[in-house]
Parts: sequence; C-alpha cells; structure tokens
Amino acid sequence: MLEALIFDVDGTLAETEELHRQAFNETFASHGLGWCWTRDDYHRLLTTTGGKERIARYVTEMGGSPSDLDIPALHFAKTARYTDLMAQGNLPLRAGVQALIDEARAADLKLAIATTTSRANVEALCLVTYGVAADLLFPVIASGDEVAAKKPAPDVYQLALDRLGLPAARAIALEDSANGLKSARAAGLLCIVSPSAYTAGEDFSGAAIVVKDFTALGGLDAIRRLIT
Ligand code: XBP
Ligand code: MG
Repeated sequence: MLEALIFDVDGTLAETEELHRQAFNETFASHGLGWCWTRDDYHRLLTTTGGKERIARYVTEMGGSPSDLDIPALHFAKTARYTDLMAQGNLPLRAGVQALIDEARAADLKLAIATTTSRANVEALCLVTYGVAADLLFPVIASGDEVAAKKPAPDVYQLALDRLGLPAARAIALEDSANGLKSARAAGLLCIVSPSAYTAGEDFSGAAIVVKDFTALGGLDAIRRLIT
C-alpha cells in the first residue's frame, strides 16, 4: 500500500539547473576565478552529483588540485547566490508537480524529499513556490550533505525512508536523472522518472515508468497501480 512519495528536487520539482549554473558562474566571477561553465560544460559536469564534488572535478580536469582552493567556502557562497536568485521567484514548479503534491496531501500520504542539493536550496524553492517553510510541505527532508555518499549511492533515499519510518515497499521515488534513479533503486524503491532539460536521453533502465512530466502520470491512482 502506498504511504509516501519521495521527491527529488533539482530537475524534478523544478528546472533548477540553469539557476544553479548561473549561481556557480556568478560566484566564480566574484571570486576572480575566471571560470564560466557553458551549458555543454555543465551538462558534462552534472554527471557528478553535488556542487562541491562538481567543482573539485572541474579543478582536476583543469589540471589543478582541489586542495588548491577552499571549495566548501566557494560552494557556500554559491548557495547564498543561488538562494538569492531563487527568491526572485522566476522559477515555476514543473508541470503536474503542484497537482500531485496537493492530491497526495489531500489523501494523507506522507511527503518527503531526497536530494543531493543543499537544505537551504530546498527551503528557498518551497518558500518561493508554496510560500511555506520546506518542512511544512515535506515533513521529511534528506539532503546532500547529510549523507556520506551522494546519488547514485542509496544513502539519501535510505535516510528519507528511515525518517519516514517506512519500508521501501510503502513508498515511491520521483526523479529526473539516471543518478537519482540508480540511488532510489539501490534503496529498494520503485522510481518514476520525468526527464529534465539536462537529463533527457539518459539511461532510465529500471524505472517503473518514464513520463514527459507528471501531468502524464494519471494521478495518485495510477501511481498506486504501479506499486501493487
Ligand atoms: C542535483 C545535484 C545538485 C545540484 C546543485 O540534485 O546534483 O548538486 O546540481 O546543488 P538532485 P548543490 O538530487 O536534487 O537532483 O550545489 O547544492 O549541490
Ligand atoms: Mg534531480
């Protein structure tokens, strides 16, 4: 029996990655680094989950050493820039997300987040799209820096399940990326995939269903039929 929906954030709740890319590039510029990630750079770098890990990969690719700079401090500045950009309120939730959340809340399903991004970014998105604190919408939130291994490792979905107090069989994950799908499956969860702008064309083998967006799902009853 379905008791919970566990949502990924970036690319799933909203098409956030262009805002992340803007925040990265503006932070690099304000720190005099002279780096500017193009869409093609970012598409390649996005296979590395986690902003800090992504910066470290880029430094290494450029022939430098991640220890050459204070990546946590740089990423902290990026997160501050991202939350400011998000607060401008120009980013809508993806199609079908609000209707699915509202239907799930009306049906007393538990709602959770399992994301690689930073908690502050989840707070900023919920505030600007729903006008509430994130934990009022998602009583369970598992975010990137709370786990030892980021997606595609199962850790963040396992943490969400632990906090929900549910076995994987009573929940379903909603994702946009192959890394997220792998993470959810490794935690024993069925996973619905709605590819985003940066993840279209990835390998979604193992998904319970792949839809263009959540309007194509057919609502909670259709999801319940996936899990029985
Ligand atoms: C996607 C990610 C994150 C974001 C950037 O997270 O891999 O790293 O790209 O956010 P999700 P941070 O699991 O929600 O799809 O810079 O905070 O990592
Ligand atoms: Mg995602």
